[in-house]
Amino acid sequence: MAQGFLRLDAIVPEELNAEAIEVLTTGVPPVPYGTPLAEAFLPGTFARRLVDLPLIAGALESLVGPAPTVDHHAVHVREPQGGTAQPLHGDAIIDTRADAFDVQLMYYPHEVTEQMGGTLLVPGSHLRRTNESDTGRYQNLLGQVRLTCPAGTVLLLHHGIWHGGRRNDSDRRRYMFKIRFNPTVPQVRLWDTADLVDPAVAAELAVQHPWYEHATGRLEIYNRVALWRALTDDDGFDIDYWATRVTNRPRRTA
Ligand SMILES: O=C(O)CCC(=O)C(=O)O
Repeated sequence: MAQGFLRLDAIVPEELNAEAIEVLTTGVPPVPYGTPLAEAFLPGTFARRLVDLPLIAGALESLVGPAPTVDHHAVHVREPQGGTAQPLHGDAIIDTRADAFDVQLMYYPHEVTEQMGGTLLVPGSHLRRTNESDTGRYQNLLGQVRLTCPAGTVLLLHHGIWHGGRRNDSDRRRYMFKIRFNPTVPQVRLWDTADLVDPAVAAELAVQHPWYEHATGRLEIYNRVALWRALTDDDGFDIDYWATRVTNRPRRTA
């Protein structure tokens, strides 16, 4: 919630990683926007075996629920000695939903070294609600993550996260397969909520990232509270009164 992404290192088995390079080079057949997952990737296909891996399937179900639709998918290739980096961006237009989110899966079938650039991610940027490459002028932000990872790593990201493919200065093509999932059920308590009242949860929701600067980061705490209220169906949840204050609609007349 506070980071905007979940990193699962080396969770895809080596056989699938080895197969991936050929599959991604050939291309994964496109699907119409909003195709149910079960129809988008037929049993036995590479993409289906990927999303059916228990850790991935479980994490997806916790985030978007059962039977999501595939918004779209794409193979992203950064060519060797590619020469340029992508500007920092969010993947779509400004998205004002405070009670729902899409999940983007990014899968790296081979090791990504520093020389290969990696994907730049800005932790805690997902709820700032910018429009596509509005953030393109930012070159480096405090606390940014430049993803280097072992083969078979998967990221699951909130759709709003600011990211960009860094320049590939190596002699190897860098592959990444991205799938965007839309939920089809309310995203309320879809995960194991046994520790919901643990103080560590509220502490995590109050985390400040270095690029916020302390005072402006309050907006992100508020944004998280708003989403957390929706995800837990608890309109009373708050941190430091931020949401209570701005949702107050006084009615007392005497
Ligand atoms: O190539 C990358 O590392 C990221 C590319 C990407 O996510 C995009 O083009 O939106």
